Amino acid sequence: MIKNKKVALISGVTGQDGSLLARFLLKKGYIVHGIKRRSSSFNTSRLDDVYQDESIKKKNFFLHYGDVTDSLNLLNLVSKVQPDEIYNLAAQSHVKVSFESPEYTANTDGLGALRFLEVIRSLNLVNKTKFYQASTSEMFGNSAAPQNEKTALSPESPYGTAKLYAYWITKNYRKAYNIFASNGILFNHEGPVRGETFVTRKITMSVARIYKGLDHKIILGNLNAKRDWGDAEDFVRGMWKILQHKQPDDFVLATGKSYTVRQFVEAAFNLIGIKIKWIGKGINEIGIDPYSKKILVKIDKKYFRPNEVDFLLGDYSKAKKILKWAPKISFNQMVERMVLSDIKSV
Ligand code: NAP
Ligand code: G4F
Repeated sequence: MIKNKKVALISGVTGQDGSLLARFLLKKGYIVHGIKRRSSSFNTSRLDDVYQDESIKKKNFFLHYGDVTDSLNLLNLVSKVQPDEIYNLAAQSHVKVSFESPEYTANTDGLGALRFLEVIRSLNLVNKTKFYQASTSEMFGNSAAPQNEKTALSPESPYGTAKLYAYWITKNYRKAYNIFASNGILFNHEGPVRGETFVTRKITMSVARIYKGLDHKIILGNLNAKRDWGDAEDFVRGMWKILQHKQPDDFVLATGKSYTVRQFVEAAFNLIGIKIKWIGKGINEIGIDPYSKKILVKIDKKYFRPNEVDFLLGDYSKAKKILKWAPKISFNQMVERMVLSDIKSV
């Protein structure tokens, strides 16, 4: 007997996590529907190879235009697709940008989750459709590390505050309407398809360009912020595990190790044989190549944020115990994967 395939709907499918999750679910035998925004330029580069694979495209992978700020669009899509699982990954996900576009960020990142939950409720899909909300370690703000599911939430940005609303509305709907709605509280996760304006990818792309002689230096902001950086492929596996658990719940996914932006820079340059030496302080600090004496890193205050989250370090013991989830890819392996991929592509 042929088993019915599970159907997943992913918002934010064109992003880093959405594209990796789509691949992961297709490998697991799902039928995957993704929501992509209309854009004046192509925005499916992370998925083009999957989409152009005729054997997959015809049967298992479908893209639909849509936007999580558009309730009717979500209602129509969910009604048509009848998903077993919805992964709400769509977001204006850049923390610094959220200070410049706070209302749009609130609408997308906060109310987007509410719109999906209301659609599940109003279409009577409560017993069919599970809901995953992409919550974030940004919600912890500067609460003491290590942070876990019991740590106080105290966001420092419009992004973190919008995500806090989505986190709570997911919990509210779980309790009030018995919807299988879970939060993954994910610490930073990166990889070769990470957006180019996040600090890790910005660094690995610049290192690759410097290595190839196409650039001279990187200009960064706060070098002292600490992040718990994992590899995105480990984290999408965790998202799926959260929805396969027998009951809805909230889980931190992290690596349990934290590094400064400065250490990320050092690790990336190390891979091209440069041991960065730091000279000076604050805004005047520079990173040089001790052999050539060339300045490779400079600071510009335009990359600082009105509020900063100084120290994120996740305690993922709940996910480890209950979901049997643990990251497999180390910090150094992840940096290497990113630098090598960028060297190849530049
Ligand atoms: P990303 O690369 O920035 O992708 C965001 C996705 O959301 C893109 O597909 C984007 O479309 C889409 N999007 C933005 N606004 C939308 C709207 N109004 N309607 C529909 N789609 C919209 O982010 P990511 O790193 O993959 O992260 C995925 C999710 O996890 C996000 O919700 C993020 O906030 C959250 N998160 C990420 C991390 C992390 O470290 N990566 C950690 C914790 C939580 P375009 O391609 O057209 O821009
Ligand atoms: O790479 P970032 O922009 O990531 P941030 O702010 O930690 O947010 C990411 O992780 C969150 C999970 O904790 C996600 F929810 C969110 O969607 C996003 O994926 O910045 C990391 C750190 C910050 O402290 C920032 O101030 O790097 C510092 N930084 C220093 N120079 C810089 C730069 N950040 C960016 N983007 N660009 C710089 O030039």
